[in-house]
Parts: sequence; C-alpha cells; structure tokens
Amino acid sequence: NPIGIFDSGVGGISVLKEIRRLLPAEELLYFADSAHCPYGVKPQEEIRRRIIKIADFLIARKAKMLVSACNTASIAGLDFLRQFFQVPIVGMEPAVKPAASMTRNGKVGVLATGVTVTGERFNSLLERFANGIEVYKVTCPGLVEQVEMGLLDDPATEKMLHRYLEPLIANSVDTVVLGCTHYPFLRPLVEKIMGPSVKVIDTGCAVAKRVKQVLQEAELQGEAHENGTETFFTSADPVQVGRVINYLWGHPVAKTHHVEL
Ligand code: DGN
Repeated sequence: NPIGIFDSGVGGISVLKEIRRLLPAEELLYFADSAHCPYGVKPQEEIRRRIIKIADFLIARKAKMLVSACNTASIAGLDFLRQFFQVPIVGMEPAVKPAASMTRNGKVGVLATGVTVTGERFNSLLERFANGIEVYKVTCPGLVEQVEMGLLDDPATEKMLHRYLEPLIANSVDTVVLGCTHYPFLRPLVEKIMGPSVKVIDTGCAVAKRVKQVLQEAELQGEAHENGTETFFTSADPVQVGRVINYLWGHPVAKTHHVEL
C-alpha cells in the first residue's frame, strides 16, 4: 500500500524527494492542495477542514501512512488529524532544536508562515529548545506563491528574499531555519544572500528518516520492488500545477490528476 503525502501546494515535494531517496521501493501518493494555497494566512479551522478531506481521500486510496509535508498544516492540525485516523501520521516541525545546537553566536532566524510561528506547537518548541537563544521569526508573504509558480531563480523572488533576510543580516544571525516546505527550493538564493558563514537548515531529511523508522516499527514497509512509483494529485488546474511539479521533481511525471475536494 502507498504512503500518502500532502501539502498546501507543491512545497512538500522537497520532502517527497527525501522520502524517495530513503525509501526507493515505496509507492508514494502526493496531494498538492494548490486551489487552497497558501495555508499560511488561513484560520486554523479552515486548514483543519482541508486536511481532513485530503486525509480521507488518501486513505480511500489505501494509504497506510500519512505525511503532512507542510509545517503550517502540521502546526495547525496534526494532533487534530490523529483523532480521526488510525494510520500513523508524521508531520513537519521547524528545525529549532538543531538550529539551537548549531548556532555559535546564539542568533537564529526562522523563516515560516504566520500560522506556523504563532502556533502553540511552535512556541513549545522555543520553550523546550531555544532557551537563551535569540530567535528572529520572519513570515514571508508572497514567497510560497513564487515557488508555486516555479519562479525559483527569478529577480522578483530574489528581491523579495532580500527584503525578508535583511533584518537577519542586520542582527548577525548565523543560522537560518527554513520552516516551510516550499523554502528548500529557494535554498540556493537564501545561501547566496546570507553568505557562506551562515548555516541554512531544513527538516526534510529528518522527516524522511522518521517516516522510514515509523514504517519499520509498524511493520508496514513495502515489498522490495526495484522502483517505487509516484502519483500526483492537485485540487487546481492539473496542467499548470503539473508543469511546476515536473520542474520541481526534476524529471517528467506521467500525469498530474485533478481532484475536487
Ligand atoms: N508549505 C507550507 C509549509 O510548510 O508551511 C505552507 C505554505 C503555505 O501554504 N503558506
């Protein structure tokens, strides 16, 4: 049976890539809720309504496990989702703990959506792991939309990032957390703007490891086929979203299917 992975849009493909790298034999379903993107400015109730529908859809397609490849959805609704579904559910959380142990000057920047950085789960991360560390939170309106359009290397995207990263540079932050799954696609730009002495971290790889571990613990690993498959779904225009998915995934995807939820 497949693993069901979802995000508000195409950002979660950064996590999908890590999962594929660690689990080459698994069948992967990916749902991009592009018609309702971005989640980062929506009320919690609305995000919860969306992810319940998506989870229902993926479970109906026999998903043996769910991965919320979206920090916003994870912060807003992971515990909520767990009340309704029996399958294991893995979610994202900004890499506050690794950042706190990596910083040398005690100054860390977190790039994430408004919902993520105001969420209770995020505050509890800060309380648990970032004692004595100065954490600069930066919400980045418009950045997710640039990635949704596949504009990774665009002058407008770079300009926007410059504006968002400026306060971090001004405060001599030495570690930057990419707290939204869309942002790893902008890592080269972030690194270019922040300069070589600043560390940039995200949680895609850690989450993929967790997915593998949970599968093993629950004895849910797939048969060792030669190659797993990926199937892509979107709530928006499949041609347009499919084009960006192809670009971000790195090689052509057979087809992106439209699903109205
Ligand atoms: N990719 C999502 C995240 O990790 O938070 C959110 C993007 C959005 O919908 N704003």
